[in-house]
Amino acid sequence: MSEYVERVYKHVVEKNPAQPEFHQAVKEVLESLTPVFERNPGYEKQKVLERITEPERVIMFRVPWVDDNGEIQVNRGMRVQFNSAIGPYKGGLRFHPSVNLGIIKFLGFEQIFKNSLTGLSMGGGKGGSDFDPKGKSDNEVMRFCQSFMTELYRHIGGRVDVPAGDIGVGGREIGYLYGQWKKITKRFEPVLTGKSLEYGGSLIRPEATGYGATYFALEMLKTRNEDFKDKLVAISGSGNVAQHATEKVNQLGGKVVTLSDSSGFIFDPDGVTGKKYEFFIELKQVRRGRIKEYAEEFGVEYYAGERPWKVAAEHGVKIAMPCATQNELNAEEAKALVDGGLIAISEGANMPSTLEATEIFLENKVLFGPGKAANAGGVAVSGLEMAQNFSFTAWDSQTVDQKLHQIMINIHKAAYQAAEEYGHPGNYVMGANIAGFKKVAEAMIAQGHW
Ligand code: NDP
Ligand code: 2IT
Repeated sequence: MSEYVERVYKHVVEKNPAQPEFHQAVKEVLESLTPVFERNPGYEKQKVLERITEPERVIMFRVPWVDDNGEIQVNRGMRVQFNSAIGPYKGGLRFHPSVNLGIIKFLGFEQIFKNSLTGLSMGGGKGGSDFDPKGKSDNEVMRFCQSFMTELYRHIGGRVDVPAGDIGVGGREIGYLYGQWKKITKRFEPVLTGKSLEYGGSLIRPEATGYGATYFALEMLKTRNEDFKDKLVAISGSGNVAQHATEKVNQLGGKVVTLSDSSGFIFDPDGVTGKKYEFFIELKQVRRGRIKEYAEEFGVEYYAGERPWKVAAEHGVKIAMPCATQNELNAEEAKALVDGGLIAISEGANMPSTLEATEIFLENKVLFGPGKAANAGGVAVSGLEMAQNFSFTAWDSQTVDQKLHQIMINIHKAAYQAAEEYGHPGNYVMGANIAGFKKVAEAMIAQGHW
């Protein structure tokens, strides 16, 4: 770290106590940017780092709602409007009991650079609540969403701030949120993305993050004349991102041998394909069941309370795609995967690898696609959803998928080239951070001191 970068990082830690995930995200980005500051001393004078690590605005609010027993429940809602230098704030909403300000800030900070990498005009934001949709009835989820939006509506808009899904927020939640927004404002505009097709959603948006992370992995593999064919792939999670990553890996000839949820993971040596894939999708999308049932149905191994990486490593998995949550892959697991012969990791989740794990992958020349590049396909197609809404049109799925694929190719190229240009060839962490940062920094400087 240069003196400037170190000073800003220290200041961020002191100023934002008890936000370890935010510190972690800032540290990774700032370390990567050291060579940029050496070449462009003007950025320091403009206090770009001091400004970019401070959200433009944080909104926090009470979300009271009534459960099915008639009891009043109170949750906390928040939206971090981090940076609007290159477009309206854009980023998902997370509903999970672990949500706190530090987590939403780490996600919002990552989103600034991710959105920049897509090449579309989107600033960075993130929001959510400590509400847990798991085990709640549809009516409870609806009442919560209505209450959440009754406060949030005044802060968002199609050209202001456009939330979308994330953990615990899918098509059902977006529908209830959108219904309340429209009831209050009586407007049609892309104030949310990830909508259903009937009221302005885009084809391929549900698939976009998982497909995109797989396209990104393929681009990395191509640099070593490799592909997915007949390779074992370990995926974690079993939600939106994991489901569509599994689908795309299957299409490209890979074999997905693990899937997980917060209770444990399954190991299927023959791959989650055909009827087994259909069962998995029905289990998670329709019945909202647990991954354990997959093991019971097909007689494969289930490991309660564990994460998939060590068992994946023992079986010589070549590609890992963590698609569940932050810090779900630690140094010990990274070491095991490297020793087992891993060649690539594409992060479908946000910051799933700890800083120590990332270091191990980079030192061992594993192709490492960091979340802000590898999972940018989701927000990219959100941007395409907004474009379709603003022009009152709908593109067919082939058109959207082609655009998504091209965006992922472009992101890979931008990260690859920035890494080379700054003297760290093959380091996609540095490449993605540098390429994402430069556009935002230039936009901030051009717009004066704000
Ligand atoms: P979902 O809610 O659809 O699925 C989340 C999955 O991860 C579930 O299987 C869940 O298990 C598991 N999970 C969540 N929290 C934990 C935890 N603390 N420990 C273990 N497992 C956990 O979310 P998504 O698939 O949309 O999101 C997954 C990741 O991808 C997140 O990091 C998100 O930020 C990121 N992402 C999502 C995008 C999108 O478009 N949806 C875009 C870019 C990134 P369980 O059901 O037991 O909770
Ligand atoms: O982390 C992410 O990029 C998302 N959850 C998707 C955000 C979006 O606006 O589609």
